[in-house]
Order: sequence, then structure tokens, then C-alpha cells
Amino acid sequence: TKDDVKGFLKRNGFVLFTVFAVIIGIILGFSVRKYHMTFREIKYFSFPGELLMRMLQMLVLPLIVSSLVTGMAALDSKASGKMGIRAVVYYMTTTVIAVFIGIIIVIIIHPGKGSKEKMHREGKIEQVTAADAFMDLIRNMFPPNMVEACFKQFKTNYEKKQFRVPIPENESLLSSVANNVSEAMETLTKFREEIVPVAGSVNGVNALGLVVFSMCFGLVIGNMKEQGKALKDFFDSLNEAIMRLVAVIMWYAPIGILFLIAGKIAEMEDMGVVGGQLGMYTITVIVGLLIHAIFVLPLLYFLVTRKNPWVFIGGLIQALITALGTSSSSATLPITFKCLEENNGVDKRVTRFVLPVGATINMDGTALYEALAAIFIAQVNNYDLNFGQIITISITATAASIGAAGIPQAGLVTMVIVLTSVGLPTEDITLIIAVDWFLDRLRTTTNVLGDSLGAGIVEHLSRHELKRGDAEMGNSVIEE
Ligand code: DAS
Repeated sequence: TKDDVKGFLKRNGFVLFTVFAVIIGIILGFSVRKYHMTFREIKYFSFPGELLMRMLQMLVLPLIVSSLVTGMAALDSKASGKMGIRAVVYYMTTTVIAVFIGIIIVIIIHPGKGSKEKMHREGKIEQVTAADAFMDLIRNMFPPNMVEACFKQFKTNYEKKQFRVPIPENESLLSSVANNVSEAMETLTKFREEIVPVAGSVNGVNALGLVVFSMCFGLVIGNMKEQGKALKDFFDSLNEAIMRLVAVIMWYAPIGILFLIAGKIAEMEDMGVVGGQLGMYTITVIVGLLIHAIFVLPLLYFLVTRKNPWVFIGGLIQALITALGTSSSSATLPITFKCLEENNGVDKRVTRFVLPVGATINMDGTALYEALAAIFIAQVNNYDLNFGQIITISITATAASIGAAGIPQAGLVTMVIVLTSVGLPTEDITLIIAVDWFLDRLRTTTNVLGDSLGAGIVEHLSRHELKRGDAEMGNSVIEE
């Protein structure tokens, strides 16, 4: 009836608006392609989208700090310890499953077949070992200067120049990306400058360091009882203020997403280029991500909570679309918070605690992609991986996904670690750059989905501690 429709629109109007924006974005993007806009014109065209990115990123830093501090302060140390272990177990389990799916699917579909010559080469560039990268990750957990961690683009301890990537010599695949190679090189150069010096960083900021510090700080404040109250109130109200800003930005989000998508479609290469192995590779990644996102994660959620995963996922639509539009799980974080707390009613003590950590280290989609892409590159090079090497790939892909920042295409860069670990040519990353912008969006969406379902699962597993906390604290933290 009419009232039903009205009620439905009232409840879901905003989500529909967002979905609508995506559709319009796609149509608009394709219809302006015929004008062959210049780089500058595309910049103008997608400006509203760029603004959205900046607004979201602006909030990420205070959001991570305030939510983690208040989240930790709201729990006693035993409860937070248990919750932390559950979250980490969830992160690791799902990441390992994702890697596993990536490996199986790329071996079955074998998208890299068809190249004849044996292409295995010694890496000509100095390589970053997994140990270097791992040490960097740990190093970045402990920023020597918190102020600097917030403001300064921090660098890793290995030299940037080690990432110099020569034009690939791999003729077989090169022909399929011929038109893209010079552009790809340009993009990669940009990567080198912009995101290589990053392990767990957001927007040039050492997010991982902030996460660790804020957690410790919150824990201490929580233990200080009366003495810590002033700080707790401060961060509580800071968090509330930030969330109100998020609510404002959410109104702008559909417009921003519309132009982000339209702009990207306007500038992308003609799809005709994506033939052969690269096309098969794209399909393989999509299949892998779909299996993980549509089958594995919802099933896991159902098995643990016995609740309908699709209802839960339905509440996340805006976050998922934002991930698709921005290619950044960090930039999506504010929206993820809103969706989980407001649509799905997940306890704030859980979201504040697990979401910032999840957005920084838990990346199922990235892990799946890194393992899959590395094996694809091996296939293209006719390089037979033995069992030990496949295990090495799965371990380094997991590490590389933890180390990847929640920013666009970070996963492509941390793949250097995976390739190096089994002696594959790092310059072959250029082979898959042409389609990475697209696959990045899909894996980011998977990442955000993984973090969100994780929050639901951790909440369910921690329900007893949460109830006990309610009883002890008279629920003061929850009802602000
Ligand atoms: N796009 C990243 C994210 O934000 C990660 C990646 O590049 O894989 O989740």
C-alpha cells in the first residue's frame, strides 16, 4: 500500500539515494567518455569526489584516536584483553582463508597460461625482503614522537630508490597492455613517491603507531578510575563531536561518490585493451573476492552468531558503496562506524575498539589479491612454484596485507614483498597495473565487509563481558 511504500522510503531513502548516485555516476562516466577529456578537465570534473575524499580523510585521525581511547577506557583490562584476542583470531582466520581461496582459484583457473618463453629472471633491482618489511611494521607501531606521527609523512627505513621498476621485458603480456605501459610506469612512479614509504599509514600519517598508542593510553585511563575521568570525558565528547561531523558529511557522500565513479570511468583506458591473460586475471580476482565476500564471510557470521548475515550486510550498504567509490578502507572508516552503530546497533564499546584496528590491519581482499597476483605473475613467467614457495607466498601475502595502508592501491605496492620472497621479478607488477584501479575498489569493499562482520562477530562473542560491564558501570558509557 501507499503507507508501506512511504515507510519503506523513509527508512531506506538515504540508502536508495546512495545506490542511485552510483548508477548515475556510471552512466555519466560512460556518457562523457566520448569527449576524451584531458587530464586537467577530468580533475575539474571529478572535483566534488576529491572533496569527499578529503573530508573523510580529515576525520580519520581524530576518529581513530578518540574511538580507541574511549573504547579501551570503557572496558576493564580483562574484558578488553579477551575482546582483543577474539578480534585478532578473527582477523587472522579470515585473512588466511582469503589467501587460501586466492591460491586455489588462481591455480584452478590458471589465468597466466599461454606465454611460451621461459621468463624467469634474476631481479635486477635491489629487493625488499619480508624481514625488512616486517621490522618496519613493528617499528612503526612505536613512533618515537607522537606529534610527528600525526603530522609528518614518515618514511620506512629502507631506501625509496630500491623500488625502481624498469619497463617489463615480458613480451607476451606486454602486448596486451601495450597502450598502458607508459601510463602504468607513470602511475608506479607516482606510487613510489607517494605511498611506498608506508606501512600501516593513512594519508601520510602513521596510523598503526597511533592505534597502538591510543589503545595503551585508553587502557591506562580506564584503570585510573576517578583520576582518569577528565581525560575520559574529553575523548568521549571529542568522539561524539567527530561522529556528528560524520553525519553531516554523509549527506554529501552520495554526490562525492557519484563524481568519484564518473571521473574514474571517464579517464579509464578502453576496456578493449584488457584482453587475454589480463582479462582472465581480472575475472579470477573477481571470482575469488566474490567467494570470500558472498559465501565465506557471511557463512562465518552465521555460524558464530546464528543471525541472518544478509540483514547485517544490508545495514552496511553505504559503507560498502563508499569503499567502492573511494578505494580506501581508512577513508571509509567514518561511514563504517555510522552504519554499524546506527543501522546494525553494534555496541559502541566494540566498534570503537575493533574498527580502527581492523581498518588498519585486517584486509582480507588485499591478502587474497596479493597471493593470487603473485601466482599469476609466476604463471605468466612459466615459473613453476613448488609447495614450499606457495606456503611462502601465503605467509608473505598475509604480512603484506597487514602492512598495506588503507589507501588506494597500497596493496599493489606491498606486493613487492611477496614477489621478492619467491624470487619473482618485481617489475612485473607493471603488468597488472592497468586493471588495478578497478580490482582495488573490489578488494577494498571486501576489506570493509570483513572488518564490519568482524565487529558483529566479536560483539556476539563478547556479550557476557559487555553485560557485566553494563552492570558495573550503570551503562554510563553507552548512553551519551
Ligand atoms: N585499497 C586498500 C584499502 O583501503 C588496500 C589495497 O590497496 O589493497 O583497503
